[in-house]
Amino acid sequence: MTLPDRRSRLMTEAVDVLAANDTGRFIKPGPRQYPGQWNWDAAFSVIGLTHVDPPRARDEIRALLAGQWSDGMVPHIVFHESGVEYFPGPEVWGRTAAMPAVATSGITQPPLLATAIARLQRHAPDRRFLGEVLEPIERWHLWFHRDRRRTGLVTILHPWESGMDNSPRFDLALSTVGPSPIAVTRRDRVHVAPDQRPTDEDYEAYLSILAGLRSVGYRPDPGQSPFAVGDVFLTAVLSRAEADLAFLWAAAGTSADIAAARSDELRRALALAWDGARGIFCDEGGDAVATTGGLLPSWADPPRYAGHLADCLANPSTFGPDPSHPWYPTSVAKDADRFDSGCYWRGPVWANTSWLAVETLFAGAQAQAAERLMASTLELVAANGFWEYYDPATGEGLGSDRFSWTAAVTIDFLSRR
Ligand code: 2M8
Repeated sequence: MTLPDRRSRLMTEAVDVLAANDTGRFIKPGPRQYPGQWNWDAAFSVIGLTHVDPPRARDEIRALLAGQWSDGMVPHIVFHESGVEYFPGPEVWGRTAAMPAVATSGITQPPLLATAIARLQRHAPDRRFLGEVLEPIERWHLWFHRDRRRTGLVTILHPWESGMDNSPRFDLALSTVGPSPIAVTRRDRVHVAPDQRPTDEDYEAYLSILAGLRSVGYRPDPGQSPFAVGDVFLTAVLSRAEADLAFLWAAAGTSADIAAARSDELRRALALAWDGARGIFCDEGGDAVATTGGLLPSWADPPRYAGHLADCLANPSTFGPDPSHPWYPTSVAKDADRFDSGCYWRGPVWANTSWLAVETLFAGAQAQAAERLMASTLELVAANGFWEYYDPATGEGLGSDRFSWTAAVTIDFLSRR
């Protein structure tokens, strides 16, 4: 098969994955493992759909925003359907006065949505749609600043808010969490092998934190949360999203200065969290282990950090490829003692973080490194299928198969040339 044929087949397959995970109302992250609408997964779906079906991308955004709370938070899961096979489901999260009619979780996730909408707007402008969504996005961003900026960085109150759930960044903070009053059911291991998922101890802590937050309507006073980490990665996603929101407000004909100023403020907070000696951004209250969570805040300021990112992605002992781990970037540096090539956010390669790295590299004038990573990611997917994450040693697909954000990233990469 010629290269153009291979690329066109991969494109068709990627579009099919998104279509198969489309319930009509929202797109599931994967066919079985995640039966709700997840927040940053939806943003990635939009990034892919932008190239193939902008109206469907707009509906995906509307569906996510239907879950917005009255205080502005857009939750990490919107449970559009009842009776879902997922733990913790709506009955565990419970209801609060701020929750909309549709059931949702009580926490949030990396706010990539404005960035996805900015890409959609550049590709398929629609001012009327901006009139629908900009105000809700503004309210979400303001909620982060009001409720979660206890210090310069954005504080997360649950590892699930980071999007990188069992990353070793959170090991120490989790170790002090007490037992869970909620009985834990491991539905996540029905379709995925246990060694590819978080441990029982992790889940005990996740549910214990959930119970603590639930008991105060998910709005604890500062200092009262069972878990609180100033998250450099989420802060960077918000900083970039604020800049993208500023672009969107300007496209809608409104002054964009305030969102742009908020973006700068977050960038300054990130500069203070930069540890030049280690070459990573350090969370407040997290473990200083080298992970993509500590590397990818370069996303907030590519001109300043993309050169360093390119160096790390070429370093065979940390995040770059080596003869025994040809696929990269690993989610944890290979020379870190907690690196595990098969376990979730503790070592495997993820297409969504590769997308963030590629974008950062292009924006920071590191085109060669960006092209290399894009080609490697496409090769990994073409050879193994659209998995949730991949073993960097073998390329074996792990977690959920037919995964939406892997398909969406593939569509975006293939649409570039
Ligand atoms: C994973 O997280 C969920 C909890 O939110 C889970 O393990 O059940 C994470 O990879 C997260 O980043 C992602 O958004 C979610 C759905 O793909 O799955």
